[in-house]
Amino acid sequence: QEYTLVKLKIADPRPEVLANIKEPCYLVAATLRPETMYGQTNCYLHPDIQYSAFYAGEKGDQVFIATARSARNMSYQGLTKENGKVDFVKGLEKFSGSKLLGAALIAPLAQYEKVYALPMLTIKDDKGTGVVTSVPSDSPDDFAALSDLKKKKPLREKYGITDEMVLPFEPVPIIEIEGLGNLAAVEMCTRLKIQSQNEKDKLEEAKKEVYLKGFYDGVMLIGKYAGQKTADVKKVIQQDLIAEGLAEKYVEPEKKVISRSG
Ligand code: ZZB
Repeated sequence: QEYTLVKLKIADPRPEVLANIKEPCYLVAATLRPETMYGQTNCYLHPDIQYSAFYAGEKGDQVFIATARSARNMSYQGLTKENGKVDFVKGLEKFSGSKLLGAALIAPLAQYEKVYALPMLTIKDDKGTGVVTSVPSDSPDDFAALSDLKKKKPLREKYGITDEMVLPFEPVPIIEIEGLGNLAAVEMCTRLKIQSQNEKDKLEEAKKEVYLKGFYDGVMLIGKYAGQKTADVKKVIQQDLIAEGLAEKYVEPEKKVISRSG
């Protein structure tokens, strides 16, 4: 599985855990949909997953934040200075996602100048980087999690999220999909009456439908490639982002399937 690793820069003032780092710091999100980056409204971390901060780049002059498992994979893909070696920031080999919630971020191609790190409780720690960038217009999971935060003040309060970090952020129309309109994920969540991020089966169904229709035949409404099909711009947008130092390629090794029948 080849992902695009999108670099969301942590803006000042930095959260306390990262305050002493001199290098620029990035939350690195794994996505299969680089063409949707125009629609980012926030970034998700799991409050209880353990993340690592480690030096990245040929010169090791940047700091990436992701799960240790994905950092190890990155070290074999030329994303760290030394092949196969992960150089952790001192004291930050492991810390919980909750420490970064509420951080202000600069997200490549996003229409919002600043977005925030918010909690998502369905993030898996064994997939991608454990950092998920949020595109509620085209990802039902992202829309459901953002709606939960908007509807539930106690949920925001639990994680120290202020109203300003959530309420102003609306899904941005970025892709037109025949039959689903220009906010496909919102449309599918409405059709299936999805009430929360925990409605796993309905969300899976909504995601399938959005992927099926939007992955290839969606038409870009925004940016340099407006008017073109998503399938035709996916790769070029990835390349543009990489050329500008705003993204990398990241390959997830195949999971070993352990089968009892052998
Ligand atoms: C931005 C985006 C925009 C995404 C979209 C999807 C969609 P898949 O297909 O099941 O492999 N993701 C990445 N890592 C994780 C994780 N650790 N836990 C939970 N979700 C994760 O899913 C790949 C997508 O799942 C990735 O692509 C990422 O969200 C999320 F418009 O990035 B995506 C219809 C989906 N649309």
